[in-house]
Amino acid sequence: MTLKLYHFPNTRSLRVLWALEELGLEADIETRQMDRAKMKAPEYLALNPLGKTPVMFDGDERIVESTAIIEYLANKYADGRLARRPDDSDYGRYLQWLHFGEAGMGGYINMLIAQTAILPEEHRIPAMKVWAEKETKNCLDFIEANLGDDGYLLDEFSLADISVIYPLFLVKITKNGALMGDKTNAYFKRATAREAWKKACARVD
Ligand SMILES: N[C@@H](CCC(=O)N[C@@H](CS)C(=O)NCC(=O)O)C(=O)O
Repeated sequence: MTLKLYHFPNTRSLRVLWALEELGLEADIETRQMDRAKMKAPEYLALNPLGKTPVMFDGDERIVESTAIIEYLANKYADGRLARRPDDSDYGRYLQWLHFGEAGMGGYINMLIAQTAILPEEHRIPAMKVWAEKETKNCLDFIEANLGDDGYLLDEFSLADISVIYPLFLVKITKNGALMGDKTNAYFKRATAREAWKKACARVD
């Protein structure tokens, strides 16, 4: 196994780093600072033609899409730990949350971040901000309604949490945390108290 991850702090490569830590897998981690211009330059495009993060290599095999990468790691190198199999009773919910964190929620979160943090004020569109907040809140309410007073999305911590916690992290760091319900806030605190999350976040250079 020769895993190489290009990690950009605070971006979706955090999901991959977190999964590597949780699963106890070794990888060569090259940390770079987020710089959109450099990510669209030939040197980085040769690594990831999308000019996005994350990208991971397993030998000659290149994989993009953070939630696909974490499932690949668990199933290929960790005997399916933190994943679920078709005959598990929570397999459907596992897949739902694993995909919801990115496919269901990622686009709205990106829009919210663009309209509240990334775009210069003069490029923001008030109607888009309202729409992004409304759709993000809809996603957050769905999470809130499915959480108990303790524990995780499934009976035990899983890749589904690694997927869903990342957009919650974005909601928090862009100061949109008021959109999150009490159970979701407690869930976020619980998950980010894990040693593996802390180690992944500490990797900044
Ligand atoms: N669905 C992709 C999204 C990748 C993505 O959009 N990454 C962001 C950072 S979190 C990025 O690279 N942005 C740079 C850009 O769009 O220029 C995944 O989950 O890997």
